[in-house]
Amino acid sequence: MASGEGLFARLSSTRQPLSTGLLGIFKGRPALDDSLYEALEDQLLMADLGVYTSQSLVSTLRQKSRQNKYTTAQQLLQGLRETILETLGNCQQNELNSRPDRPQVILMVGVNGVGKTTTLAKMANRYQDMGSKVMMAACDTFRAAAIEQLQSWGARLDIPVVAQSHGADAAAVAFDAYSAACARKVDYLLIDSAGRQHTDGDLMAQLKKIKNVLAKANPDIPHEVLITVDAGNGQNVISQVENFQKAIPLTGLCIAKLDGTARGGVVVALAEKFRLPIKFIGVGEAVTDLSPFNADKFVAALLPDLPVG
Ligand SMILES: Nc1nc2c(ncn2[C@@H]2O[C@H](COP(=O)(O)OP(=O)(O)O)[C@@H](O)[C@H]2O)c(=O)[nH]1
Ligand SMILES: [Mg+2]
Repeated sequence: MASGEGLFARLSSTRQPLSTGLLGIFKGRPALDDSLYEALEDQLLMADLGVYTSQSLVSTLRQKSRQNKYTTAQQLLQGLRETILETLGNCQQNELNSRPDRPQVILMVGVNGVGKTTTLAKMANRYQDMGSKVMMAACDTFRAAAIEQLQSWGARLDIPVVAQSHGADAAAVAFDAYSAACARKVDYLLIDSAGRQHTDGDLMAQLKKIKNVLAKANPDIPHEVLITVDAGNGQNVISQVENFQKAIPLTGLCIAKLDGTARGGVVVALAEKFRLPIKFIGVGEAVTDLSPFNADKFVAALLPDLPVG
């Protein structure tokens, strides 16, 4: 699923209500007046762009409209697309493989159930398909099922998984995996982690420990700490990112489950708030349902051409 058309289809649950809403407000109001901007802000809020981002987009749009003397809904819509694109463009980045040192070590974090393990397996598959040697590490040792889940992905994708038993020290598993990845000259070591411990404090302490133990082996690793969020969680993802960011510096975002949610606008809110690179988006459960984030394609899928004046 790398094509723009695929993304367009998968984003339909977010796009359709937004398109219908926008059509409705433009139909009833031929003039670009205050009430139209207010109605526009409401539509953005409903697509889960959040209060702050919706307000700031609409206020930028009002300025642009004054400067460029927009007179038609079509111009306003184009202005909205451009404004969103400016926000998202800051977060588009090349993929991870620009650095020369091997293995590249990527730690995946995030709350339980958001799609961490699936996203990690999709990434592993992607890098393997591109010709790289890949390994995964099962550091969600809190749940036995989590270890088995990663092992079963490994078996399906023919990718080695370093694991210990349920309850093992996650940092020790990460350290072992790094040693094995070095010995086997692996290109990418992808480390899964737990989304739940007995308390949130325990979880954050464990992530810090993983990072510290890895840094003892090599101060440059992990090269990336990515947080996966579930787009269906809407505005809650903002506080999730904030909480993890306090414990461990994040280098990028993966936004899973953009298919089947009306809340895809949260991508814009995340971009505006954190300005972190959005590395990947997940648009389905299959291993190929992963795309590098492309701001142009995303905006085209979110705000299509509409039959407005
Ligand atoms: N529809 C859809 N489901 C996803 C996506 N990513 C993950 N999932 C599903 O979300 C559920 C939880 O995923 P998992 O990777 O186990 O989450 P984790 O607890 O964060 O590791 C699984 O049923 C996945 O198949 C996605 O992009 N789209
Ligand atoms: Mg998991």
